Amino acid sequence: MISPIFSRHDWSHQEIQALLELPLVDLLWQAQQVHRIANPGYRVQLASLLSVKTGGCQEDCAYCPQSLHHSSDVGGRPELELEVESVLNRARMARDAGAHRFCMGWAWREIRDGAPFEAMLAMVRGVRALGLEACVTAGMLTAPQAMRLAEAGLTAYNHNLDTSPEHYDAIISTRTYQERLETLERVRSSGIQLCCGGIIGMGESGADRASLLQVLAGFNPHPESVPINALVPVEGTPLQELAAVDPLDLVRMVATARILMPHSRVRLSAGREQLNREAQILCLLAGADSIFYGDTLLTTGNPAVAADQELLAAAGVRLELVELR
Ligand code: SAM
Ligand code: DTB
Ligand code: SF4
Repeated sequence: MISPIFSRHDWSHQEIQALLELPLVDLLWQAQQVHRIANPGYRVQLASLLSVKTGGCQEDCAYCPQSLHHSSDVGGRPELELEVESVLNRARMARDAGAHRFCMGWAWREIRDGAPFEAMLAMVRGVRALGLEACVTAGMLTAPQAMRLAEAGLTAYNHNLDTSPEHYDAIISTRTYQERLETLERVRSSGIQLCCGGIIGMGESGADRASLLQVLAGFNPHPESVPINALVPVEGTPLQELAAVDPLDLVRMVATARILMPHSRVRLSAGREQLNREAQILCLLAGADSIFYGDTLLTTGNPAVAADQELLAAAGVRLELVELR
């Protein structure tokens, strides 16, 4: 069915900032209306995450515990880079626990050709064969690599803009905003869906949040998936001392993303452990229609599966279900 909600790509900074600053009840009312009209039969997608290659990353992203540049220690995990069967076992377990999408992360600056990339392709094929959506996040990639991932059946590639163009240099020094945009363009050209979002709570201003959303909403078509993360401050990273974001700021960010990108899946991502049950339900009401599901994200914690099942039941939401063939 064609939805009567029209997607715009020309939102002005002022319009977006005005949405972010609306009285909360009015913002939620607008977001709810857009969400329910654009997405009839509203269902929440559970996505499970697995870190296939953990730590030792050459990039210097101030928030990230996996950067070589920080003293944060994320080692000590068995390396799964070439372990296709182990990864697929984890995907099967995630599916059996109720996940609809399986996301795999590599702490790489960029994908390189060779055995680990061939294993990544086999993992993607295997995850798809289980009936799950497959998402990969592994840094920058070339056009031929994007084509090979598309041929393997990859549903989506995650590559975040993380913050506004203006605040970016305060957070990441080893890769430019333009390089991120170029990676996103290559993903899009290969026909793979875009998963692209950002993080709040990294010392950015309200204007920065509006600016990030403006870049995201400017994509035509909009990214199919928009993760909204709250910073998880990890000891040993330069952002370790930052105060936790106000949960209502996360609600505002989700609601505004929903209004700007009506048909995208807006994912309530990192930082849920800092939210109580009611704040998470407010995020769902604001238009979030996916959460990460499973006891860990990549290296940090996530609410326990049992707690999430209780949360989803309390909220009364319906879930996306895997069709078993
Ligand atoms: N290396 C790849 C890349 O950067 O594209 C993939 C992995 S990276 C960990 C994926 C995303 O996780 C980052 O872009 C960032 O948005 C998010 N992330 C990482 N550390 C985080 C933290 N401490 N709090 C919130 N989000 C975080
Ligand atoms: C995204 O935007 N959030 C997820 C997923 N994409 C890959 C990752 C969050 C990572 C949080 C920090 C960690 O667990 O290492
Ligand atoms: Fe590396 Fe990705 Fe972490 Fe940046 S966010 S340090 S690219 S793993």
